[in-house]
Amino acid sequence: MITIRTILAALAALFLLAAAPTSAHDVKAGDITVIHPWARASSGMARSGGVFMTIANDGSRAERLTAAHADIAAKTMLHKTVMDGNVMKMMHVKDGIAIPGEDSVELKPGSYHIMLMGLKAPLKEGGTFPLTLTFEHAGSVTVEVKVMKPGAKTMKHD
Ligand SMILES: [Cu+2]
Repeated sequence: MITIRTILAALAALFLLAAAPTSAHDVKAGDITVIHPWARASSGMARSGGVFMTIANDGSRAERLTAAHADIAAKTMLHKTVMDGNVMKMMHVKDGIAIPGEDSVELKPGSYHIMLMGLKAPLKEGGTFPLTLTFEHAGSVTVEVKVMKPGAKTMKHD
């Protein structure tokens, strides 16, 4: 029997779904949630680009992003931007990116990022492309990366 109470409960559930901070753009794998993966549109002849996102670990066990792969690039690497005196440098992160238990790590311009090298096609604003992330415990998960405008500093989410 459908009562006012069940209708209200259904409406409340719908409202909670709509209000939840995650979106179709976020992907879960085990204790890991990948939030808003985004990249900058590539300009001109640029053959490389960075991918950014927040990786949250709901588990108590420390996780590690060990590898990434995108078909649109010849090579996909884990990088960190560091300052060497006054010079900004990108370093290859050989032992992966640690995500402590019950914590999150933001991959962002000027810090950790996933580097796409040898782009096979330009990254066009408004487009998306698949990126596969491999974690030490959670295994592999594929996310859809959203391409933002060139020079975007954060992902403005709609
Ligand atoms: Cu880089």
